[in-house]
Amino acid sequence: MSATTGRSDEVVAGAIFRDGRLLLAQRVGPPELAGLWELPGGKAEPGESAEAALRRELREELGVEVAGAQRVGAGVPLAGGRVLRAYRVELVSGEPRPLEHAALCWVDADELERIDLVPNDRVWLPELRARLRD
Ligand code: DCP
Repeated sequence: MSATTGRSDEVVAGAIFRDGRLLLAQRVGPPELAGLWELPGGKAEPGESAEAALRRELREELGVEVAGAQRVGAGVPLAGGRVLRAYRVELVSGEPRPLEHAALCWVDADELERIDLVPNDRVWLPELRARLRD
C-alpha cells in the first residue's frame, strides 16, 4: 500500500489485440516463470497512472507506443501487497519486438487455450477468450 496515495501498488499488464489475435510475451525469469507466456507489463512507479505505466513499460519491453487502458477481468493480489491488473491497450505505432522477453507471439482463441501462461494471467482467460471470439 502506498503511504502517499493509500492505493495498492499496481503491476500493470497490457492486452494488445490485432486481427483477431492477442500478443503474448515469453518471460526470461525468474526461474519459476521462465518460458511461460504473459501479458507484457510491470510495476507502476509511485504516483504513476496505470495508463502511463503501460505506455512506459510497453515502450521499454516491446518498443511500441500504446494508448488507452481499459480494465480486463479481475485484479490479482501479489505477494508484497501489490495488485496485478490487466488493461486493454491500443497499438499506436511500432511493431512489437521482444526487447526484454525471450519471444513474442500472436495467439488466436484456440492457441490461447493451449499456451502455457504464467499462473496469475490465467484468471483473465475467460475475458481474453471472449474478446478473441467476438
Ligand atoms: N506478473 C504477472 N503477470 C504479468 C506481469 C507481471 O504475474 N502479466 C508478475 C510477475 C512479477 C510481478 O508481476 O511477480 C512484477 O512483474 P515484472 O517482474 O515483469 O515487473 P518489472 O519488470 O517492473 O519488475 P522489475 O522492476 O523487478 O524488473
